[in-house]
Amino acid sequence: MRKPIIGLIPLVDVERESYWMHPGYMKGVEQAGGIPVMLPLTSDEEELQDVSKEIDGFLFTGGQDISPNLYAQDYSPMCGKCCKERDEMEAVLFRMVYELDKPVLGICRGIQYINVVMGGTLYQDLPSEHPSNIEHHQMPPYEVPVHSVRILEESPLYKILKKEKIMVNSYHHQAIRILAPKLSVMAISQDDLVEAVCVPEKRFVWGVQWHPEFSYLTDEDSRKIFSEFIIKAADN
Ligand SMILES: [Mn+2]
Repeated sequence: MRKPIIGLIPLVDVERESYWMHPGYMKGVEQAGGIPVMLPLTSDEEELQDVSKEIDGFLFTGGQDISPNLYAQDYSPMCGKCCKERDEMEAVLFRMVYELDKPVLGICRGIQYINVVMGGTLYQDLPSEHPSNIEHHQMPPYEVPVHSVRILEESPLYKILKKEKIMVNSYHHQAIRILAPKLSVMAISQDDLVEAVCVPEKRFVWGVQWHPEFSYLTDEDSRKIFSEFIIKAADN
């Protein structure tokens, strides 16, 4: 049996007019037994239909802030730069893979995107809209954990980690504000931000607000998240 192939949403560097990939997303998938491939940046329905059928799992990567227009709000002056191409591509792709019940792991922007596309909203700028003493925008090195999250005991995340609390890294400008109706919370920060979610009615649609792709080498919990994703992708 071949290893599951995981499609990664490309990172987009507008200034350099380039697509790129953080090695941690690819190495994190590889060390867990998957084969990572970077997807084409397109919102062409036919192309993404083929992609969604042929690929076993989808990693919704980190990146730019998400356009508040997607949740029917105007841009706050503090909202960061957005990426129209990714916003459009992910909407089309997510609906297709959701329908097919293919495994999805959303990381950082990924968890936020899943929440938005399923009907939730975001804090456009955490420091001004949700002030707290907890560090959510750490300095490098990014694998260093900076805040704790409480894991809900009935969640599938608890089932694989078997811990009520873990330490995580944190590098995000936005966060979930109103949770989408079909999402379940799996982890919460000390200042009450939703830091991990899942869709209970799907085999594996998970999002985490922290960055296992930075910490998989040093942190077993990060590796377990990648592993669960790849196990589910292998089971197609
Ligand atoms: Mn955080």
